[in-house]
Amino acid sequence: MSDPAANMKIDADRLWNAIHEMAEIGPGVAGGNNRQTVTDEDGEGRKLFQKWCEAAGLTMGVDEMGDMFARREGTDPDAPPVYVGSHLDTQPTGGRYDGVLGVLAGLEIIRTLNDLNVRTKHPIVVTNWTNEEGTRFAPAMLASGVYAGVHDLDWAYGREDAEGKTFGDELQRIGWKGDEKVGERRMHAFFELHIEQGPILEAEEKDVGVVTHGQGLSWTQVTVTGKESHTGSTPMPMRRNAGLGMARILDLVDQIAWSHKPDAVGAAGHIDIYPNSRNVIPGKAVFTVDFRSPELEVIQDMEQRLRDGGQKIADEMGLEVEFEKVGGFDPVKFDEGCVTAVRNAAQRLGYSHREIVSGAGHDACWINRIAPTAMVMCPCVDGLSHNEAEEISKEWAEKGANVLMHAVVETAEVVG
Ligand code: HGY
Ligand code: MN
Ligand code: MN
Repeated sequence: MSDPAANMKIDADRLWNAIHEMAEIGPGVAGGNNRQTVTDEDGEGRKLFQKWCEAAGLTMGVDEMGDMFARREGTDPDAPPVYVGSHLDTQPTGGRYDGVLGVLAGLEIIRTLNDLNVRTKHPIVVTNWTNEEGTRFAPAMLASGVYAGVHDLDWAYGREDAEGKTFGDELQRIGWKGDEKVGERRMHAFFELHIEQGPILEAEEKDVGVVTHGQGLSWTQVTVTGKESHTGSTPMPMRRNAGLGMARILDLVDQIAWSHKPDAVGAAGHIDIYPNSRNVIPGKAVFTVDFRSPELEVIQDMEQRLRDGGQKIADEMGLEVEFEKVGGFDPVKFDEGCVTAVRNAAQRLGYSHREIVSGAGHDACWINRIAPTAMVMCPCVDGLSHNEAEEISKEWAEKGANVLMHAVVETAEVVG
C-alpha cells in the first residue's frame, strides 16, 4: 500500500460515538436494542445513517429490498466498487454492536479517507443489508440472499411475520422500498466487520479474527399437532399432547447435535404453543430447529435424523408432525485474495490475530457467491451476543475497523 495510506488509522472515538448514537434508536429494555427489520425504528435508523453518509459526501442508492448503498467516488468511475458493510436491524433483545459495528465502521473508513484526502481508483460503497436477522421475517440474510440470486424477490416480499404482515408491505410502509433492481450492481469485492458472537478471540486474547470460512446453517420449522383438551379432566392415556411431543423432539435435537461434537450445534429459539392456556392441553406446537456445522454432510445428517426421529416420536404419541425447510445455506469458504488482504492488514498493523470460522451467519455468506468476499471479526465480552448485555471494547472496535480499512483500501487501490 502506498505511503499516504500505509499508516492510516480510524478515529476510534468518532466510531464509538456513532455506534452509541445509533443505539438510541429502537432501545431495548436492558441497555441493548430492539430495532427489528422494517419497523418504524428501523426506518429511523436508516434515516440517521443516510444523514451521516450524505454529510460525508456519499451518494445514496436504495434497491427494491431496501438495501442501502452509499457511494464514494473513485478516480476511475467505471471501476467496479469495493463494498463494505453489514446490517442495522437487530434481534428483539439484541445488542448494540451486532451488524451496526460493520455498517458504521464502513462509514468511519470514508470519514477517515476524507480527513486524509486519500483517493482510491475503485469507488467504495458502504452498505446496509435489509433483514439480516431473519427474526421477524424468516429467513435470516433475506435481502443479501435476494441480491445473490438465492431467493426470488416476490417470495421475499411475501414473507409474513407473526401478525400476518408481509415483508413487502412493511418495507413500503416505512418508505424504504427503493427503485434499484436488486443484484444489478457489480462488485469488485465485499468486506464485512462483525463481532465474533462467540468466545474464542477473547479467550485466546486475540484482537482480530481473520475469517476463512462460515459454518452452514439449517432452519427446519416443525409443526406438531395433537388435540386440545382439559388439563384436569382428560385421563392421561387419552391425551394427545403436542407440547410434550415438542419437548421430546427438542431433546432429540440436543442429542443429534451432541452426537456430532465438538463442532455441530442445535437448538430451537422460536417456539409457539397453542392455545397457550394454563388449563388446556396444547393442541399445536410450532418451532424452528436451528442446526449448524462447518460440514455440509453433518448438516444433512442432522436434518434427516430430525425428520426420522421426530416422525417416530409423533407416531408413538398419536400426534401429527410436519417439517418445512425455512432457511439455510451451505458452509462457506471466503475468497483467498480477500482473506489475504485481511490477514496482511492485521500483520501490518501489528495486531494479534488468528484464523477463525464464523459460527453465525452473515450477509457476507451470501455475497461470497457473487463477488470476492471476506470478513474481519473482533472479540465480544464472554462471547455473548443476541443478548442486550452484548459488549465489546472501544479498542476491539478500533482494531477491527483499522484492519477493515486497510483491507478495503488496499483492494480499492490508493491513487497518489
Ligand atoms: O442467525 C445468524 O447466524 C445471524 O446472527 N442472523
Ligand atoms: Mn449480525
Ligand atoms: Mn445477529
